[in-house]
Amino acid sequence: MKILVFGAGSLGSLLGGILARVHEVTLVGRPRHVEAIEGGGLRVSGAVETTTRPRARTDTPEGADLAVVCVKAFDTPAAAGALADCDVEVCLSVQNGLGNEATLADRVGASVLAGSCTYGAVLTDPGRVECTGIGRVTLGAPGGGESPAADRVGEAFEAAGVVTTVASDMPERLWEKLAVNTGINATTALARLENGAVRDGDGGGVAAAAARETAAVARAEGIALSAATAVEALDRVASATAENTSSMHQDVLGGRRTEVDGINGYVERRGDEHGVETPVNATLAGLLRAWEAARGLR
Ligand code: KPL
Repeated sequence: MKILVFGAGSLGSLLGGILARVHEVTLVGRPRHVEAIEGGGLRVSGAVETTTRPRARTDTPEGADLAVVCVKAFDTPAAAGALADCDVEVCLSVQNGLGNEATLADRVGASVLAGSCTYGAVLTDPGRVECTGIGRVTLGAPGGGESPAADRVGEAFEAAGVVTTVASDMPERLWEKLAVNTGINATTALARLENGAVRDGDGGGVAAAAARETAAVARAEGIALSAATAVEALDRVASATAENTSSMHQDVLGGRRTEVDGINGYVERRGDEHGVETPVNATLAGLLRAWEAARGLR
């Protein structure tokens, strides 16, 4: 399959490197990373060990069978604009936050699929990515139900060795993942701790409260997500990724803008619309926005 990975950050590079074992992959990323990949290939180390030679470029190619979008949530409108002129059959969002698929579907002339990923990835150097934990890619139709396009993409991912589930209940799964991210990402980014810190203690209390609020907003949206299920998912992911640095914590350490608007800020906004109170998410979002504003990142 001809696969375009749009957004060769840590996760995009990890998925692109693994997919390039059996597919014709092109990564779109930043100049230094692109140069390194063109020069010496893409080295994946850690829980997955492989070196592949995907193509790499800084601009969007003319077409592909599948575009895998891995950019940060705040860059989704720009990705949709770039992919609007690209001849793509299927477009899969593997991003944090909700609403990315709708933004892509507005501009990209392709079947859009929703995805989520629990692999851990850290970009260590240009041309090098470390897999800090084998997880799973879950993908399917954004509105739920069966999807032949999702089946095809699932088979292509599995063929390359990416652990993949094709799901017919993506709306529920995306809200559950959002609950996990509202709890782990903001708490670990603000406390500068690894994911395991939210399994118990004060970190666990803050994270569980954020996840419970997210579940309340999900229910207001008609999604059957109980507070208990949200907190169980949070505990499961925090335990499975205990040693990992969450993506938001990595962003804060790197002095980069975070995905707060698409995660805790999203829950805060949707909660306001439904009259559901979200004080913990609002506080976490406010602190992260203040940090970003003080550094001129927003
Ligand atoms: O999705 C993640 C992230 O870091 O963005 C989790 C699941 C929290 C893993 O670190």
